[in-house]
Amino acid sequence: MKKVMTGNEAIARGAFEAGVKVAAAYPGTPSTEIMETIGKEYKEIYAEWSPNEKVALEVAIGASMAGARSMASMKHVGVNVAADPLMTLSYVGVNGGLVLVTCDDPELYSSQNEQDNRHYARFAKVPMLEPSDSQESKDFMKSAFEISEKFDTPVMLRSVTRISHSKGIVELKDPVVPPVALEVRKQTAKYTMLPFYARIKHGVVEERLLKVKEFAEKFPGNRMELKDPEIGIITAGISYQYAKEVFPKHSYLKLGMVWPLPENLITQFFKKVKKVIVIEELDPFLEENIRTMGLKPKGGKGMFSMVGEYNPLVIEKGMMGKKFKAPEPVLIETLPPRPPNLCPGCPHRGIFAALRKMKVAGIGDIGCSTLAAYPPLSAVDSCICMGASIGQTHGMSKALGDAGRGKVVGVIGDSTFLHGGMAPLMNMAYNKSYATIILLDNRTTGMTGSQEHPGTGYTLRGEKTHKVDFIELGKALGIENVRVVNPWNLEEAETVIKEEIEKDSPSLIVTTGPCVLLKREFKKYNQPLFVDSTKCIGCKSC
Ligand SMILES: Cc1ncc(C[n+]2csc(CCOP(=O)(O)OP(=O)(O)O)c2C)c(N)n1
Repeated sequence: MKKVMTGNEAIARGAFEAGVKVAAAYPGTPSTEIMETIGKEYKEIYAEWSPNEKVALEVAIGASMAGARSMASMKHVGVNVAADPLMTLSYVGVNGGLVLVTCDDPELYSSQNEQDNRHYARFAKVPMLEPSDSQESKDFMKSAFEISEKFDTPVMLRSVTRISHSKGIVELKDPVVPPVALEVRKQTAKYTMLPFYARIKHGVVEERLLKVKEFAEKFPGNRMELKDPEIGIITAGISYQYAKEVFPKHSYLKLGMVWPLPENLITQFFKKVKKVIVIEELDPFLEENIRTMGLKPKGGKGMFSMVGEYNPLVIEKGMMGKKFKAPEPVLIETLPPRPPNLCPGCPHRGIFAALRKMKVAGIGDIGCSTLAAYPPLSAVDSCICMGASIGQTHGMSKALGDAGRGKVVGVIGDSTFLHGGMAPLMNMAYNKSYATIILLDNRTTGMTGSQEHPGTGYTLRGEKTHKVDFIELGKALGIENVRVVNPWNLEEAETVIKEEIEKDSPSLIVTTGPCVLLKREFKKYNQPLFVDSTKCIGCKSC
């Protein structure tokens, strides 16, 4: 049977067909739909939203130790969070196959940076596969599990936004029965990375990489398509599609495994064509590694940018140089820009309206609340990574001393707080901060499309479960001043914030307004809401 699927749906299908038993993820665009699809479609797989990517990968490691095929999926920056277990996972290897899916975001459609996660494969010394369409997304998942078990290594599969969110035809197959038995094994030397064992493992990892490199020479995902002998293009992933679209007559070496690289195959390709050009989005990863083989491509990053997403036109322009003639635009008038904005009625708005009025610096975090940086609210002045707001606010208050009192506030969403905010909040109590943190509890992971987390009381599959009590949690972490406010009550919000930011000891203010898009919370309305034009003064705060 064939079905039209997005890359993410195909990755989920690949996990199912590979016989995956345990899958864990933390949401993040463009990766989120992988676990959402597994949750909805493949009930045979145990699937969870973990509180962060590090935990998700560790869950997968535990399942693999027990012999299960397991996976963790995340956005590119999620791998930074999971990097600690990843680096040592490379040493211990697997029992059941383990695949880490990273979805990168060239053009930063929904991310705080544009990092190229192919470097992680080289850094962690693990194989990485990179599909070019939905069919390959599914097929490469299955290959990844086979490679993982064959070479006793975790395998990374890299997608990008354009692969994850584009649709293509996928041929469906039945799931396989994985070869590794499920059991508790006592494997101290394999899994206990005391220096004594880890030292030995480092050598094993280096040898393993050489073996995978040999395998890469014959991996069917690495293939030559020989046509015009004048120009040969080495490419991978989505760049292959763009290049093929504009230059179908050139010769290609399409790499499905982007680490380790098949040196012999690449050398052969150089012999078969006169001029080799490397086309790859973001960093010159392939190009630099090919140059270290002593080979000299005629073009690469000299012709194409390191910044942003490519498309067929970008490729054509880079290849043609001065000869490039831009096509006539189809639309003469450009569409008005529509930057993302906080929703009308968003509970965060009340808090930011108060902060704007009070003119305090808002040390923001990742999530919908970051959008309050834009006018008219203009109440967020910083955003680095998940959980950073709390440490930053504490650090600022320590640097400023008394001069900063009443002038700085940290703001963080509920999902982000549970992801990376607990340790820095505990630190504030421990190291005697005076800073105030506002926990914007809208009962969901809003920014990524409303996923559950340990503070919502529901699991990925919608079962009721334990719900974190933020007030008790704040107190348990050592914060004595814990206050609760209704963010739609502007007066109350302002009064409480004013009181707390003047205190000598750290404060946590928890808001009670659920996300307006959260159907569960707003069932009772179940009808469109309208602005009462007789009362609206056009302040745009809504
Ligand atoms: C390390 C990392 N993982 C995932 C994401 C994707 N992401 C952006 S915001 C966000 C969470 C937002 O939820 P919450 O903190 O509850 O705030 P809300 O958007 O609901 O206001 C996530 C998961 C990210 N940016 N970085």
